[in-house]
Amino acid sequence: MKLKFTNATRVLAFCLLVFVILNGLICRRTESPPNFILIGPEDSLEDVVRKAAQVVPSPRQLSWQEMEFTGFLHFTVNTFTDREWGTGKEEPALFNPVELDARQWVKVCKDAGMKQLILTAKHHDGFCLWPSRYTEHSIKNSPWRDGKGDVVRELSDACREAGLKFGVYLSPWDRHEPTYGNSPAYNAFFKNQLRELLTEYGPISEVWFDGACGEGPDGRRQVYDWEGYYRLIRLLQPQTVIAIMGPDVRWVGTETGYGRETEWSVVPVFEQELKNLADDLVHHPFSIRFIPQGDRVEADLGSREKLKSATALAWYPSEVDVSIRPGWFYHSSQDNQVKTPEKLVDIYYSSVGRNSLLLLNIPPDRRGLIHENDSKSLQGMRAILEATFQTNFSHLAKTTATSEQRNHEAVYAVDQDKDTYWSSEDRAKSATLEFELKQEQAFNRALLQEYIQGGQRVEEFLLQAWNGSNWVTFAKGTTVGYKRLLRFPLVTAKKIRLIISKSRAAPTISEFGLFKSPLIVSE
Ligand code: FUL
Repeated sequence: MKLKFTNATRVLAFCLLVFVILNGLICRRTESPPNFILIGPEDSLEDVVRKAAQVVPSPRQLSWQEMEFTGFLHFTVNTFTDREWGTGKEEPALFNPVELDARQWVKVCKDAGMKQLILTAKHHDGFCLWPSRYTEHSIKNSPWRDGKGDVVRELSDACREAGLKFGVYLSPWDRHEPTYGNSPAYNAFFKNQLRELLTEYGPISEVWFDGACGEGPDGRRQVYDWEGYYRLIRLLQPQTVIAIMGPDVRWVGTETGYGRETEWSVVPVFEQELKNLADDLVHHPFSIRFIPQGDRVEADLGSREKLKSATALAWYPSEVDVSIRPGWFYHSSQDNQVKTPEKLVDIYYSSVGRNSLLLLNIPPDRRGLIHENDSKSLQGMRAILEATFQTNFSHLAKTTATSEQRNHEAVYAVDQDKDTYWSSEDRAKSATLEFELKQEQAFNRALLQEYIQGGQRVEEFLLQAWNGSNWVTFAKGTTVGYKRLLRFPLVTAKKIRLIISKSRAAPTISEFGLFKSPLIVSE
């Protein structure tokens, strides 16, 4: 039988075709690129390296990374018992910070340059800094504000008022809660606490899970329902970053404040960390299927050699947590052991300057205030950093590159806008950027940033200065990532070049800077 098409059916068919094409295009455009990629047995090393360069941060990971410097506040009954880990048997009556002023915490931390504060809403002792409905072990049974106070409320309000983000540390290990060790019952209790925090205090930008899993009563062992915790957080606040024992952000691996010289944000993920990935991939965000198993503490996490053995690769950036004092909690005996401004600056270069985020702990004291010594050190740190980074000598320098792409010309590396970037031509695996300053300058610090929305690519680079007859190397490094800061003795030059000698894909630079620190010693 011959089919007959009327004009009306032709128009209808045409409209349908246009709809299908447009729909396909729109869907493709709105799909965000993945923050993970699977590796198959057929992938060669070259394929794996190419894939690694295609992994990019999720939107929540990107805005987390852009904060750069954030604060941790360890505060609970330990502050009053002079301990680091409470037993869970402390009387709530101990907690009475009569001068507590969350606005003072926020002011001190904001003036230091922090963009977010994370509070220990519950540490291992189980005492809650908010009046949880699910336990009596909380501030509601303390004398503070006649049992009507709520530290989580006061701090989250103060953060919002000052434009800082607010996050919570909620210890899964709970030495007070009687259900701990009875896995299903405790998991339900823990989810109830998470639900309270995620529904009653406005946006929670980060949930910080420590992996500690101590023994429950009678030696019972608690099995945490990580997947259930992640699901609940994603359901209630999809923008929240789940850190450490979480799929969005990893612990750098030490509490010293010093990150790795070579820090890859793209790291291998192993089979046992992926729950039914293959059959569930389409329906569940990757981050729920990725359940990290333990800390990543090795020196080398993401080199080519390491990528080879992966089941998948994930964008899993590093967070450096360190305390301004020897302890995480306040102890008056440590009032004279507060890190100096110079030490804090050294930590800043070794964390923010090494492709990590700095989470600096400032423990409030028994009054409920940040101690004067801590705030003085923070002010000193801020002053040094401001004096260093106020003038970028390479801003709008005459810049040329061995190759560049349309709309990503070399000048975008020196425009002081990290959302624009220089990119070499597509196939390049090395490139050189040359900067000619307006006049000869003395500098001792350099800044490099990659456009990580396009992946982390640079593996090795050199910085050289023209001394009138030769190019002289004054600094070199491996990874760049979101931010790399370099310190070196004073260099005086007008012409400088950045040689990217090894890259996983066409290198990009979103910002390049040259600065002069007032500190002559290599702080
Ligand atoms: C650890 C805890 O045991 C410490 O007390 C502190 O809270 C630190 C940040 O995490 O795992």
